[in-house]
Amino acid sequence: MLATDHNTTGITYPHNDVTLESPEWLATQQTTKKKWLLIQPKSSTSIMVDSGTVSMPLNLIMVATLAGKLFDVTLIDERTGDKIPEDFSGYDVIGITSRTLNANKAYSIGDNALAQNKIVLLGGVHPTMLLDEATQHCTSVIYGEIESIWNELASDILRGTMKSSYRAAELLPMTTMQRPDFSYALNSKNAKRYSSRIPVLATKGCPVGCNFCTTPTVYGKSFRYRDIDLVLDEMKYHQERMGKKEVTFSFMDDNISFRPQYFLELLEEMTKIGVRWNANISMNFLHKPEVAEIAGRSGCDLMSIGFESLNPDTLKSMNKGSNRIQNYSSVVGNLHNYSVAIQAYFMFGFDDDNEKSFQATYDFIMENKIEFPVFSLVTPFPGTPYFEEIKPRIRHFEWDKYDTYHYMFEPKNMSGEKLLDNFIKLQQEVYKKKAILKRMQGKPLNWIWLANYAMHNFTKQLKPEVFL
Ligand code: B12
Ligand code: SF4
Repeated sequence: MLATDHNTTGITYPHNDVTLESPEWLATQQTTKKKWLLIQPKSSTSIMVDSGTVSMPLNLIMVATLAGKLFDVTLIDERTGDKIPEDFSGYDVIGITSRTLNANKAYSIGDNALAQNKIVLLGGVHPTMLLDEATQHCTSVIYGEIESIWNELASDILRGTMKSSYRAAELLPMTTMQRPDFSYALNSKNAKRYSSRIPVLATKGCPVGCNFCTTPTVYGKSFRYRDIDLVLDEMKYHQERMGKKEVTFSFMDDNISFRPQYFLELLEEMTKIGVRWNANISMNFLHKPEVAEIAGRSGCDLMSIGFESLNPDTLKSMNKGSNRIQNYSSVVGNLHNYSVAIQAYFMFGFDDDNEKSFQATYDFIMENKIEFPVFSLVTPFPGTPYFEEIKPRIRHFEWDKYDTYHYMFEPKNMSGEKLLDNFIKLQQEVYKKKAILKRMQGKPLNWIWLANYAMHNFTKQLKPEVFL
């Protein structure tokens, strides 16, 4: 096992003792437990997101796990069909999570709860990025993860002395992360709408520094990871709970392979327990066949890789140093050799993109038989360097449309019309029945085939207006 050097920034260890003024002590001074309602809102512009089955909200599960030690916590998820109450009289604290695409919804819930004199907490990437905007709709904004500010936040809630925002001076090492208590999601009445893939977290952060990504802004250059034993214990717990070995996990990590030694050790240990898994990954060392071999052997059935672009100028402009176009085919070939399917992300609409970029992407996908290509339009998310760069040219600031499926600005080398026409054509070509058969020939009959046919039906209906 690796030594427990978990934090490339500084380390402050928390004190969990029940000392005077600690949240644990303050909680004992209360006559009744305060009641929390945690809310996962559904986005209102869901072209493809938030539909079908959705993954269990690990973010709020983590919040509930911590808060549940001192408070009565209820978690509701609007994506699964849970209704968000209008009347919050049964609760003291309303906690809402928000990304940009559901920020308006989160804000209106926050406004309603504030009007009822509740303590309103807003967390998640959008409030973190736009503190000033978010503070208008809540009592307090939580910047980044809850774990690193928990003692201060919990004490203030118990004392009734809230600050407008909570931001950690230093990030705590992930060894202090508690095992998520999934009962908050699994016991909900609409739990059947959750995907059977169980979210799990081994690492946090990604120092690659792509200019369009929020992670480097929130977590800087830090890359933290949990003890491998803790990750495995969590997996074994789910195996026991479900009474079978072959449980499928979905890593929620920003970039699980950033530190190769940790990643390979984790996979080696996972080979011993017989789970299945998938993850988001950057391709920094996926061109090495031994990495693909251990990924396959440890049960990886799908790797989600941000290829982003086949245009070297575009890659350079986004600062994605981990991507080398000359390695793309070997990355795919290696993974295929070990029966790992690929969900490949591609983005369009950058200034260096031109009409040839679409053809090059089509050729790459077809030649390399990529199982599950996903296309999006580049979206400058608030708080990123890219947002600041493109801001004067952004067509609108309607957060509902910041879902990577809307046209945000006119690129330099193409009109908006050409961009959308080519964007649609590429998707329709790649998801034609003939193209699906060519890409998927010989692959096991599983959900990826179904996803392809769903995409076939979906892409047939695409029109430029959908993206406006
Ligand atoms: C895994 C992941 C996914 C997964 C799972 C998503 C899910 N259902 O949770 C999948 C692949 C499905 C996915 C889909 C999408 N994703 Co995504 N995803 C991530 C990723 C890498 C990790 C999220 C995660 O679960 N982290 C682990 C949890 C434990 O940490 P956390 O979310 O940060 O939560 C902590 C804190 O934020 C805080 N907190 C959060 N909420 C609250 C609430 C309260 C009250 C409190 C007190 C604290 C608190 O405490 C939590 C515990 O520590 C993030 C990057 C990131 N680091 O945020 C991108 C990210 C969230 N995704 C992003 C995008 C764009 C998308 C898609 C639109 C992509 C697409 N084209 O389909 C969709 C949208 C889906 C949706 N409906 O929201 C963007 C969002 C940018 C933005 N400003 O909104 C991110 C930030 C990546 C980026 N490009 O910068 N995603
Ligand atoms: S490699 Fe992925 S997680 Fe890391 S900065 Fe780039 S987009 Fe963000």
